[in-house]
Amino acid sequence: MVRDRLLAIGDIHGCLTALKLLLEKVQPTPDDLLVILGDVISRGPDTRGCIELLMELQETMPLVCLMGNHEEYMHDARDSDIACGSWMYFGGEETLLSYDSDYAKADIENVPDRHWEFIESFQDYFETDHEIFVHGMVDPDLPLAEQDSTEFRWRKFTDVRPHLSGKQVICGHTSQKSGIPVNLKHSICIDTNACRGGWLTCLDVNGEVAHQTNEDGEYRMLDMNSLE
Ligand SMILES: [Mn+2]
Repeated sequence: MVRDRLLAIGDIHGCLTALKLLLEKVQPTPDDLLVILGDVISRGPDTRGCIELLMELQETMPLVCLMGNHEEYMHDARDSDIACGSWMYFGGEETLLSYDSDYAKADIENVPDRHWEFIESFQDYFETDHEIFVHGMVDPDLPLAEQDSTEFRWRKFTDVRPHLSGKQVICGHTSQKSGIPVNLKHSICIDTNACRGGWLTCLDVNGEVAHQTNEDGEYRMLDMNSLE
């Protein structure tokens, strides 16, 4: 299959304004492939809206969603009161308020089954011939199939070395307070802190540009080669 663009969007964290604007600017088509790097939920104002929008988008184009540590929290909270209690401190509260803005009625039971099905379909990682997409990071010295899957959601973008496969690793999770992606060539981090006054990033992998939007409705484009 000949694909137009290979696109990746970093940690959305409920930032629906930024996500909508980003999709307007990038205009993904059925000939592109879009990878969502996880942490779609929590912290920002509209998790429910972001999930709805991605579910709609998946009907129209190839969309791969990866599991972030926040989706893992939410998943665990469904089956355990203790996990749900701690999730409230880590973004669960904002997530549930997006399903019912009445604080007294906020309850994990308000999340509809089709949203659970969508979130539970998120993958640990996604590979192409030349790239590995993952939420957190990978152990550079182990093949993906031999790694503990918690690494994919929790490992930070620190002391980064090339993966032994030789593939480029594209990830989110480690928020860049600068609002600018980190481009080490062999590895790229595009969590640019959308939910805390930063930017939401869509990387055009082969075009080597990053499209960015924020919750204030601003847009800019960065040349990835200028970020070395
Ligand atoms: Mn994360």
